[in-house]
Parts: sequence; C-alpha cells; structure tokens
Amino acid sequence: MKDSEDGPMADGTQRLPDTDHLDAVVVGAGVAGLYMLYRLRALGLSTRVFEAGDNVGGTWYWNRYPGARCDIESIDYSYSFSDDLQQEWDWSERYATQPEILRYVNHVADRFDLRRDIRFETRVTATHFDERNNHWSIETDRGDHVTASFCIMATGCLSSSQVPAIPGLDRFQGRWYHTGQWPHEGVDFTGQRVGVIGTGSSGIQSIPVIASHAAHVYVFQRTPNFSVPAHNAPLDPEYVRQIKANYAERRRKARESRSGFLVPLNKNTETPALDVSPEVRREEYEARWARGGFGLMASFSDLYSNKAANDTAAAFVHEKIRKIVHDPAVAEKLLPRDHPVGTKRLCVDSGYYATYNRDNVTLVDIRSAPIEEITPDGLRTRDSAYTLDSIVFATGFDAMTGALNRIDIRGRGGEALREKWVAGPRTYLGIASAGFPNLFLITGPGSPSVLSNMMTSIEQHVEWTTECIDYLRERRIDTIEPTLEAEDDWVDHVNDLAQETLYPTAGSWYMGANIPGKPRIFMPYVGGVGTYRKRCAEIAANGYEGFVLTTMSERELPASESTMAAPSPLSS
Ligand code: NA7
Repeated sequence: MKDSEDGPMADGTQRLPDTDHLDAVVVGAGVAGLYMLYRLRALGLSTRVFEAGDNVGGTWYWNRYPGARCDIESIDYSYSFSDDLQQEWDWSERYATQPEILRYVNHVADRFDLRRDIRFETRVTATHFDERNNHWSIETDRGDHVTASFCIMATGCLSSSQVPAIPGLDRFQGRWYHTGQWPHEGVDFTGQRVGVIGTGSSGIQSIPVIASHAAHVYVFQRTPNFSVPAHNAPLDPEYVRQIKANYAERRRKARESRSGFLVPLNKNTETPALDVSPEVRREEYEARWARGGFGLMASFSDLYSNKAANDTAAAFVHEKIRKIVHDPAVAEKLLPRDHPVGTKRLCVDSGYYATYNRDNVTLVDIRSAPIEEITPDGLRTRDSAYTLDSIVFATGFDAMTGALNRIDIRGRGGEALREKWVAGPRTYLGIASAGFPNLFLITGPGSPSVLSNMMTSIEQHVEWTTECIDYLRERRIDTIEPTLEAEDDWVDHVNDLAQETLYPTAGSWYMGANIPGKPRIFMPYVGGVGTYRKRCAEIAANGYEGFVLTTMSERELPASESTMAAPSPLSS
C-alpha cells in the first residue's frame, strides 16, 4: 500500500498517478466524505478520498456567492460525532456564512488529520465493478487507476450546477458566473449592471448583497419563491453555553426528529391548521415569522398534506410580502402562486423582499416574457433588451442524481447506473442500488437527505455504512447489495409516502422538474429522519434484511445456493 507522499504539490507540479488496491475509495471531500474517511480510518481500512476541488468543503467550497449562508442554524448544522469538537468550536452567528462553515470544515480536516488521504484536484470519472475480483475499479481525470473493495459516493445532493442552455451565452462580452462555481477571489460588482437569473435560495441570498454594490440589478424571475426571514444575529454566549451544556441531548432529539434539527414546538404543532380559529392561526404564524427560519412550516400538523391548510400559510406569507414591498405591482409579481408553501425548498433570507424597494433593483418577469437570447452586451427577453456587465446564474443544480450520473458507474454485467436510473433513481434506503455491490450512496435519492438537516443525515448514513462494512469484514463477507425486490418495495414506499403529501404538486428540483428531460419523480424520503433512522437500524440488526451478502468461495455456486438473501423488509 502506498502512503500519501504523492499528494497534491503546493507548487502546482503533478503528482504521480495512484495505482493501488485500497479497502475503500470515497468520492468527495465535503462534509460527508470527510466524516466517512474519519470513520473508515478508525476501522483500520486503507481509504483514499478523491476530490475535484483543491481543498475540502464540498458545497461550502463551491458556493462562494455573495450572501451564501446555511439555512439551518449553526448550532445544529455541525458535526455531532465528537464532543470535543462541538465543545471547542464557536459559531459566531445564528446562521453561519459560507466562509465560516468552510473554516469549520477545514478545522475538522486538520484536527483529525484527514488531508493526508485526500487526493485534491482529482475528479473520479469512472468506477466499474469487477465481478471476477469483487472489487471496484476506479479511474480519475488525473490518470489514477485504483481498485477498492468498497466505493462510497459522498458526491453531494446539490453539486452538479446547471447553466441553462440560453442561446448566445458564448457571445456575451461581459463576465458570467454560476452561484455554485463562484470565483475564489470574489467578484466586485461595484458600479456594474448585473443580471441575476433565478430566485431560489442562491438568488434570494445573493440579490440583496449584490444590490448593495452594483449600479443596477435586474432580477430575472421565472417562478417566485416563498421566503421567510432569517433574523440572523450574533449568537449570545450565554445561549451557546446552555446549548453546549446539553449538546448530547439536543443531538439525540435531532436524530429522532422529523427534520434532523429541533424546530421549536408549541401547542398547535400537532393540530390541523383549520381546527383552530383564524386568530389563533395568525398568532401562530406571526410568532414563527418573528422567530425566523423554517419553523413556519411546523406551525400546524397538516401544512405539508392539506392544500386548504397550506393555503392559510401561503396567504400569510403573501400578506407579508405585500407589506414589505412598497410597489404593489412588484409585490404582486413576487407572490408565489404556483406551488404550496414548503413544497419547493423554503428560502430563508436576510432582507430579500425589501431589496425590491431599492431604486437600483428591477424585477423582470420572465414567465410572461421569457429570455430569448443572451446578446453580446446583455440579454433580450420577448419584450425588452437589457444591457448588462455581468450575468449571475442562480439557476440551481441537477439535484440528487446529477453528480452520480456524471460518473460512469457500472455494476454487475457492466450495467450503467445512469441507464438503470433512466426513468428515475432506484435505491434501497437511498444508500445502495441492486446490481451495484459494495457501492454506498451517502444521502442518496430515497433517503431523507435534502428534506433534513444534511449534517444529521450525513452522520447517520456514514455511521450505518461504517457499521455495515465492519459487519462484512468481521464475517469475511465479500459483497453486499440490495435484492431487487427490496429495492422495488422501497421505491414504492418512498413514492407512496410522497403521494400523501403536497410535495409532488410542485415543479421543484426535488421532483427533477428544473432539468429539461429529467424524469419527474419525487426523490427524497418524506417519512422523516427519526422514522428512517429506526428502519435502517432494524434492517442492520436483522442481518441486513433486503440485502444479499456473498462470500468469494460461494461465487462458483449457482446464485440460488450461493447467496444469503434476507427477506424484503417492506413485504414482510
Ligand atoms: P434552485 O432552488 O433550483 O433555484 C434555481 C432558480 O433558477 C429557480 O428560481 C429557477 O426557476 C431558476 N431557473 C432555473 N433554470 C432557469 C432558466 N432556464 N431560466 C430562468 N430561470 C431558471 O437553486 P438554488 O441554487 O437557488 O438553491 C438550491 C438549494 O441549495 C436550495 O434549495 C437550498 O437547499 C440550498 P424555476 O423555479 O425552475 O422556475
């Protein structure tokens, strides 16, 4: 086994390609990849991480756009696996900025000495399962060719950024940027006319900051989104002290909760919205609006499942927008009407709606008059031409499957994962896919992932994967993969749960609706983090039911005799 002396060279020289056999390869050095490395190392596995960026951080490495911030509170959006770590790290604000989170992730990498097993600036291009040797054969764009018993995809749910195919972009004379691939040196928009396309979280966070520097900002809005105020503020040291004194308990509750973090509950959280009077509803919504953050959606029990209930929350937000935005015509354009509140990721903003009261901000409705082309000096919609110095694409990501599908992943019989998933992702528990042995998908489609605090879900998947690998090694089992039956049942279960909610009624990235041609499938598991975690633990405790476990010596036997197929969890 080679050691790590061939890591990235600070002077920019090329390192020698890797040609090892490893116990495990992890793809991605974001929050998931780093923790995965930490855990596999602790098991004594030789592990290598390949990372496309030149440093750790994943999402927080790439998304450096102005105003980038986490929408989960910092005390919850942090690792819980090390009490020393959580006690010694101090977050400065209620919602951490991207630079602060990136500092934190770097601190974790250094504190646990993780960098020596990471190959930076190295993108995995292919990983093929070699059935003869029961291992994965992994190639990178730097010429590495390693084999590994286990391949773990920590590639992130929102890491494949999408620049829409608008004709003329190649002729644009100004500069253009995607929020998810922001220049490290930052961008100075002072005095510029800037066009921002997209009003999801990235647009909503960046527009107020860009508007404070630019000469003029044109916001090209296709779909208005619901946004709630963050009411961000410095963290009170006394509050932090109290949290830290009871961190273990807070984390335990978060793991068992629905969304992986603690939303303050109240007497109405378990009550349907229409069971209370309009006055009580208003009082509830007002309290949550005043507190800020995602809590609005926990006001009543049925906001995600009953359209009439949801309409009351939507009407409340509409009213707020009308109050904040001075020009009634602009306010009207900002009102989301095509989807129930919360069915597209709710945005958490700092001064977004008020930004439209500035003289240097113009909202352009591109639903009624779509962008027709980018011109050398700006862009043209059906109705007007706009002269721009810079264009910011806040146009999102090929979510959940994009980063996986751009790697040539092939399982048994050379089957390509992207072909298997052509009609939508198919996984068991969102962590594994039939025909792809020893491949683990951290927060993959079919798990709570993006509907939850990603930190909680990442830790759960990493820990489940670690325990699974440990189980296999202790018993000298070579491969694990789901049965097709268990996978089909899980896919049905995930779909059935989603159909009980309002989520599938929105054209969201959860549904793949933002990517032309992508199948419309609701990808995350809506049953909640706590329920999901319990199910995963039961499956493991029952000897990995729904999975097939094989050993090398059995390979020559007919499949029916050689495998230990556990019964499907959902059909049993
Ligand atoms: P989102 O939430 O996918 O938002 C992308 C925005 O870009 C959204 O308003 C889209 O409108 C718009 N968009 C996408 N393609 C186009 C084209 N072709 N023309 C015009 N407008 C377009 O991405 P974000 O980066 O903001 O946020 C992603 C997640 O990161 C977020 O939910 C948090 O979890 C963190 P549409 O709604 O599709 O009409």
